Amino acid sequence: MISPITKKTAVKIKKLEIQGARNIAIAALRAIEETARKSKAKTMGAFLKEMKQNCEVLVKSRPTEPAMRNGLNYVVKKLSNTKHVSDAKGLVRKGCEEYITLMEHAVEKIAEIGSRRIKDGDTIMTHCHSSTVMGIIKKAWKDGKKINVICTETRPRFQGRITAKELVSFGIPTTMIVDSAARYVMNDVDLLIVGADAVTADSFIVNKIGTSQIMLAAKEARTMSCCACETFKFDPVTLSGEWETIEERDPKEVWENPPKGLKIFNPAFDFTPPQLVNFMITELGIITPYETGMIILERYGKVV
Ligand code: RUB
Repeated sequence: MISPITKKTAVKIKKLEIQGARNIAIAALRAIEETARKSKAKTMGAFLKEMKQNCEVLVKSRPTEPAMRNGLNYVVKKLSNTKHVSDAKGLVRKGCEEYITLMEHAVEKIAEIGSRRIKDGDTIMTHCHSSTVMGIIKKAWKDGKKINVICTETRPRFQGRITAKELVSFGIPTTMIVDSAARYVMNDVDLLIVGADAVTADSFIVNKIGTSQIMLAAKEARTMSCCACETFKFDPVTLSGEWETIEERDPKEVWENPPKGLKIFNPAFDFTPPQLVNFMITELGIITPYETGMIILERYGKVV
Protein backbone atom coordinates (compact mmCIF):
# COMPACT_ATOMS: atom_id res chain seq x y z
CA MET A 1 0.00 0.00 0.00
CA ILE A 2 1.26 3.44 -0.88
CA SER A 3 0.94 5.71 2.14
CA PRO A 4 -0.60 9.20 1.96
CA ILE A 5 2.72 10.78 3.02
CA THR A 6 4.60 8.95 0.24
CA LYS A 7 2.02 10.11 -2.32
CA LYS A 8 2.14 13.70 -1.04
CA THR A 9 5.96 13.79 -0.90
CA ALA A 10 6.35 12.25 -4.37
CA VAL A 11 4.02 14.89 -5.84
CA LYS A 12 5.90 17.71 -4.11
CA ILE A 13 9.23 16.36 -5.37
CA LYS A 14 7.87 15.99 -8.92
CA LYS A 15 6.51 19.53 -8.91
CA LEU A 16 9.82 20.89 -7.52
CA GLU A 17 8.05 22.17 -4.42
CA ILE A 18 10.88 20.22 -2.83
CA GLN A 19 14.06 20.75 -4.86
CA GLY A 20 17.78 20.11 -4.57
CA ALA A 21 19.26 16.66 -4.06
CA ARG A 22 19.71 16.93 -0.30
CA ASN A 23 16.22 18.31 0.43
CA ILE A 24 14.74 15.58 -1.78
CA ALA A 25 16.64 12.84 0.07
CA ILE A 26 15.61 14.21 3.48
CA ALA A 27 11.93 14.50 2.44
CA ALA A 28 11.94 10.93 1.08
CA LEU A 29 13.49 9.58 4.30
CA ARG A 30 10.93 11.44 6.42
CA ALA A 31 8.15 10.01 4.25
CA ILE A 32 9.43 6.47 4.61
CA GLU A 33 9.82 6.92 8.36
CA GLU A 34 6.19 8.04 8.69
CA THR A 35 5.04 5.25 6.37
CA ALA A 36 6.78 2.68 8.59
CA ARG A 37 5.49 4.23 11.80
CA LYS A 38 1.87 4.20 10.58
CA SER A 39 2.07 0.84 8.85
CA LYS A 40 -0.65 -1.66 9.75
CA ALA A 41 1.33 -4.64 8.41
CA LYS A 42 1.09 -7.70 10.66
CA THR A 43 3.93 -9.75 9.19
CA MET A 44 7.50 -8.92 8.24
CA GLY A 45 6.77 -10.03 4.68
CA ALA A 46 3.92 -7.55 4.36
CA PHE A 47 5.95 -4.78 6.03
CA LEU A 48 8.95 -5.28 3.73
CA LYS A 49 6.70 -5.31 0.67
CA GLU A 50 5.09 -2.05 1.79
CA MET A 51 8.49 -0.42 2.42
CA LYS A 52 9.81 -1.44 -1.01
CA GLN A 53 6.68 -0.25 -2.82
CA ASN A 54 6.79 3.13 -1.09
CA CYS A 55 10.53 3.49 -1.79
CA GLU A 56 9.88 2.76 -5.46
CA VAL A 57 7.29 5.54 -5.72
CA LEU A 58 9.68 8.00 -4.08
CA VAL A 59 12.65 6.97 -6.25
CA LYS A 60 10.58 7.30 -9.43
CA SER A 61 9.53 10.84 -8.51
CA ARG A 62 13.00 12.08 -9.60
CA PRO A 63 15.16 9.48 -11.33
CA THR A 64 18.46 11.42 -11.19
CA GLU A 65 18.76 11.41 -7.39
CA PRO A 66 21.23 8.85 -5.96
CA ALA A 67 21.30 10.62 -2.57
CA MET A 68 17.64 9.67 -2.16
CA ARG A 69 18.19 6.14 -3.53
CA ASN A 70 21.28 5.56 -1.38
CA GLY A 71 19.44 6.81 1.70
CA LEU A 72 16.38 4.61 1.16
CA ASN A 73 18.62 1.58 0.44
CA TYR A 74 20.57 2.27 3.63
CA VAL A 75 17.33 2.13 5.63
CA VAL A 76 15.78 -0.90 3.91
CA LYS A 77 19.03 -2.91 4.19
CA LYS A 78 18.82 -2.60 7.97
CA LEU A 79 15.72 -4.80 7.89
CA SER A 80 17.30 -7.89 6.34
CA ASN A 81 17.54 -9.98 9.56
CA THR A 82 14.55 -8.57 11.42
CA LYS A 83 11.77 -10.92 12.54
CA HIS A 84 9.21 -8.59 14.13
CA VAL A 85 7.37 -5.63 12.65
CA SER A 86 7.77 -3.59 15.84
CA ASP A 87 11.58 -4.00 15.71
CA ALA A 88 11.56 -3.17 12.02
CA LYS A 89 9.66 0.07 12.65
CA GLY A 90 12.32 1.06 15.19
CA LEU A 91 15.10 0.25 12.72
CA VAL A 92 13.50 2.35 10.00
CA ARG A 93 13.26 5.30 12.39
CA LYS A 94 16.87 4.84 13.50
CA GLY A 95 18.12 4.41 9.92
CA CYS A 96 16.37 7.57 8.72
CA GLU A 97 17.69 9.60 11.66
CA GLU A 98 21.22 8.29 11.12
CA TYR A 99 21.23 9.07 7.42
CA ILE A 100 19.78 12.56 7.85
CA THR A 101 22.35 13.31 10.57
CA LEU A 102 25.17 12.06 8.33
CA MET A 103 23.95 14.35 5.55
CA GLU A 104 23.67 17.32 7.89
CA HIS A 105 27.18 16.80 9.23
CA ALA A 106 28.49 16.40 5.69
CA VAL A 107 27.03 19.70 4.56
CA GLU A 108 28.49 21.50 7.61
CA LYS A 109 31.91 19.99 6.95
CA ILE A 110 31.71 20.99 3.28
CA ALA A 111 30.82 24.56 4.29
CA GLU A 112 33.87 24.66 6.53
CA ILE A 113 36.27 23.18 3.96
CA GLY A 114 34.80 25.11 1.02
CA SER A 115 34.79 28.50 2.72
CA ARG A 116 38.56 28.22 3.26
CA ARG A 117 38.94 28.27 -0.53
CA ILE A 118 37.21 31.64 -0.74
CA LYS A 119 39.33 34.76 -0.34
CA ASP A 120 38.30 38.18 0.87
CA GLY A 121 37.04 40.19 -2.11
CA ASP A 122 36.33 37.14 -4.31
CA THR A 123 33.51 37.04 -6.82
CA ILE A 124 31.78 33.68 -6.70
CA MET A 125 29.49 32.39 -9.41
CA THR A 126 26.88 29.69 -8.91
CA HIS A 127 24.13 28.06 -10.95
CA CYS A 128 20.68 26.86 -9.85
CA HIS A 129 20.02 26.42 -6.13
CA SER A 130 22.23 24.10 -4.13
CA SER A 131 21.92 24.06 -0.35
CA THR A 132 25.49 22.70 -0.22
CA VAL A 133 26.89 25.63 -2.21
CA MET A 134 24.81 28.07 -0.16
CA GLY A 135 26.37 26.63 3.01
CA ILE A 136 29.88 27.45 1.70
CA ILE A 137 29.01 30.98 0.60
CA LYS A 138 27.21 31.81 3.86
CA LYS A 139 30.10 30.46 5.94
CA ALA A 140 32.63 32.57 4.01
CA TRP A 141 30.40 35.63 4.56
CA LYS A 142 30.00 34.85 8.28
CA ASP A 143 33.78 34.53 8.51
CA GLY A 144 33.97 38.16 7.40
CA LYS A 145 34.99 37.73 3.77
CA LYS A 146 33.62 40.56 1.66
CA ILE A 147 32.47 38.56 -1.32
CA ASN A 148 30.16 39.16 -4.29
CA VAL A 149 28.01 36.48 -5.84
CA ILE A 150 26.81 36.17 -9.41
CA CYS A 151 23.93 33.74 -9.78
CA THR A 152 22.20 32.55 -12.92
CA GLU A 153 18.43 32.70 -13.17
CA THR A 154 18.32 28.98 -14.15
CA ARG A 155 15.61 28.61 -16.70
CA PRO A 156 13.06 27.15 -17.05
CA ARG A 157 12.16 26.84 -13.35
CA PHE A 158 14.16 29.84 -12.06
CA GLN A 159 15.77 28.14 -9.07
CA GLY A 160 18.31 31.00 -9.28
CA ARG A 161 15.64 33.17 -7.67
CA ILE A 162 15.69 30.94 -4.58
CA THR A 163 19.48 31.38 -4.47
CA ALA A 164 19.23 35.15 -5.01
CA LYS A 165 16.53 35.64 -2.34
CA GLU A 166 18.50 33.62 0.20
CA LEU A 167 21.76 35.50 -0.51
CA VAL A 168 20.12 38.92 -0.41
CA SER A 169 18.37 38.08 2.87
CA PHE A 170 21.83 37.32 4.26
CA GLY A 171 23.03 40.74 3.07
CA ILE A 172 25.46 39.22 0.56
CA PRO A 173 25.99 41.46 -2.53
CA THR A 174 24.42 39.45 -5.34
CA THR A 175 23.93 39.98 -9.07
CA MET A 176 21.62 37.85 -11.15
CA ILE A 177 22.33 37.13 -14.81
CA VAL A 178 20.41 35.28 -17.49
CA ASP A 179 21.90 31.83 -18.06
CA SER A 180 23.31 32.78 -21.45
CA ALA A 181 25.36 35.66 -19.92
CA ALA A 182 27.58 33.27 -17.97
CA ARG A 183 30.45 33.29 -20.50
CA TYR A 184 30.22 37.07 -20.92
CA VAL A 185 30.92 37.70 -17.22
CA MET A 186 33.31 34.81 -16.58
CA ASN A 187 36.46 36.96 -16.58
CA ASP A 188 35.10 38.75 -13.50
CA VAL A 189 34.65 35.50 -11.57
CA ASP A 190 37.28 34.15 -9.15
CA LEU A 191 35.59 30.87 -8.28
CA LEU A 192 32.69 29.00 -9.86
CA ILE A 193 30.97 26.65 -7.40
CA VAL A 194 28.20 24.30 -8.48
CA GLY A 195 26.37 21.55 -6.64
CA ALA A 196 25.62 18.04 -7.85
CA ASP A 197 22.69 15.69 -8.03
CA ALA A 198 24.82 12.71 -8.92
CA VAL A 199 28.44 11.82 -9.49
CA THR A 200 29.31 8.80 -11.60
CA ALA A 201 32.06 6.22 -11.07
CA ASP A 202 33.78 7.55 -14.21
CA SER A 203 33.93 11.02 -12.64
CA PHE A 204 31.15 12.89 -14.43
CA ILE A 205 29.15 15.43 -12.46
CA VAL A 206 25.42 15.51 -13.01
CA ASN A 207 23.88 18.85 -12.10
CA LYS A 208 21.24 21.31 -13.30
CA ILE A 209 21.06 21.71 -17.08
CA GLY A 210 23.53 24.35 -18.21
CA THR A 211 26.18 23.45 -15.63
CA SER A 212 28.53 21.90 -18.20
CA GLN A 213 28.36 24.99 -20.46
CA ILE A 214 29.21 27.27 -17.55
CA MET A 215 32.05 24.97 -16.48
CA LEU A 216 33.33 25.06 -20.07
CA ALA A 217 33.25 28.85 -20.05
CA ALA A 218 35.20 28.79 -16.77
CA LYS A 219 37.83 26.50 -18.26
CA GLU A 220 38.22 28.78 -21.27
CA ALA A 221 38.59 31.85 -19.02
CA ARG A 222 40.99 29.97 -16.68
CA THR A 223 38.56 30.63 -13.85
CA MET A 224 38.82 28.13 -10.99
CA SER A 225 35.78 25.82 -10.92
CA CYS A 226 34.62 23.33 -8.36
CA CYS A 227 31.72 21.11 -7.38
CA ALA A 228 30.47 20.98 -3.79
CA CYS A 229 29.00 17.59 -3.18
CA GLU A 230 28.41 15.09 -0.39
CA THR A 231 29.70 11.62 -1.21
CA PHE A 232 26.12 10.30 -0.66
CA LYS A 233 25.46 11.59 -4.17
CA PHE A 234 28.09 9.29 -5.67
CA ASP A 235 26.10 6.69 -7.55
CA PRO A 236 27.06 3.02 -7.00
CA VAL A 237 25.03 1.76 -9.99
CA THR A 238 27.43 3.58 -12.31
CA LEU A 239 30.26 1.31 -11.15
CA SER A 240 28.86 -1.49 -13.28
CA GLY A 241 28.50 0.69 -16.34
CA GLU A 242 24.90 1.82 -15.81
CA TRP A 243 24.21 5.27 -17.21
CA GLU A 244 22.90 7.94 -14.91
CA THR A 245 19.36 8.57 -16.13
CA ILE A 246 18.74 12.19 -17.03
CA GLU A 247 15.23 13.23 -16.09
CA GLU A 248 13.24 14.83 -18.88
CA ARG A 249 10.73 17.38 -17.69
CA ASP A 250 7.43 18.68 -19.02
CA PRO A 251 7.87 20.82 -22.19
CA LYS A 252 5.27 23.20 -20.69
CA GLU A 253 7.97 24.36 -18.26
CA VAL A 254 9.73 25.87 -21.29
CA TRP A 255 6.74 27.25 -23.19
CA GLU A 256 3.18 27.05 -21.90
CA ASN A 257 1.47 27.53 -25.29
CA PRO A 258 3.95 26.68 -28.03
CA PRO A 259 2.99 26.78 -31.73
CA LYS A 260 1.56 23.52 -33.02
CA GLY A 261 4.18 21.13 -34.37
CA LEU A 262 7.06 22.52 -32.28
CA LYS A 263 9.10 19.97 -30.37
CA ILE A 264 10.49 21.04 -27.02
CA PHE A 265 13.20 19.06 -25.29
CA ASN A 266 13.59 19.85 -21.59
CA PRO A 267 16.30 17.82 -19.83
CA ALA A 268 16.67 18.66 -16.14
CA PHE A 269 20.39 17.92 -15.80
CA ASP A 270 23.58 17.56 -17.80
CA PHE A 271 26.97 15.84 -17.47
CA THR A 272 30.15 17.80 -16.76
CA PRO A 273 33.28 15.81 -17.62
CA PRO A 274 36.08 15.69 -15.01
CA GLN A 275 38.53 17.69 -17.13
CA LEU A 276 36.31 20.76 -16.66
CA VAL A 277 36.33 20.53 -12.85
CA ASN A 278 39.37 21.79 -10.94
CA PHE A 279 38.36 20.16 -7.67
CA MET A 280 35.50 18.77 -5.65
CA ILE A 281 34.62 19.75 -2.10
CA THR A 282 33.29 16.75 -0.22
CA GLU A 283 32.84 16.02 3.49
CA LEU A 284 35.92 13.79 3.21
CA GLY A 285 37.99 16.73 2.05
CA ILE A 286 39.01 18.19 -1.28
CA ILE A 287 39.46 15.62 -4.03
CA THR A 288 39.79 15.64 -7.80
CA PRO A 289 36.81 14.27 -9.74
CA TYR A 290 39.03 11.37 -10.83
CA GLU A 291 38.89 9.92 -7.31
CA THR A 292 35.13 9.40 -7.23
CA GLY A 293 35.27 5.86 -8.68
CA MET A 294 37.68 4.77 -5.91
CA ILE A 295 35.39 6.17 -3.21
CA ILE A 296 32.36 4.38 -4.68
CA LEU A 297 34.37 1.14 -4.89
CA GLU A 298 35.60 1.40 -1.30
CA ARG A 299 32.12 2.19 0.03
CA TYR A 300 29.95 -0.23 -1.90
CA GLY A 301 32.42 -2.92 -3.01
CA LYS A 302 32.97 -4.54 -6.40
CA VAL A 303 30.03 -5.65 -8.50
CA VAL A 304 30.21 -9.47 -8.76
C1 RUB B 1 18.94 21.37 -8.16
C2 RUB B 1 20.39 21.25 -8.50
C3 RUB B 1 21.35 21.36 -7.36
C4 RUB B 1 21.67 19.98 -6.81
C5 RUB B 1 22.43 20.06 -5.48
O1 RUB B 1 18.11 20.96 -9.24
O2 RUB B 1 20.79 20.98 -9.62
O3 RUB B 1 22.55 21.95 -7.77
O4 RUB B 1 20.48 19.26 -6.56
O5 RUB B 1 21.59 20.61 -4.48
P1 RUB B 1 16.51 20.93 -9.01
P2 RUB B 1 21.89 20.37 -2.92
O6 RUB B 1 16.11 22.31 -8.61
O7 RUB B 1 15.96 20.48 -10.31
O8 RUB B 1 16.23 19.92 -7.90
O9 RUB B 1 23.29 20.86 -2.72
O10 RUB B 1 20.86 21.18 -2.20
O11 RUB B 1 21.79 18.92 -2.67
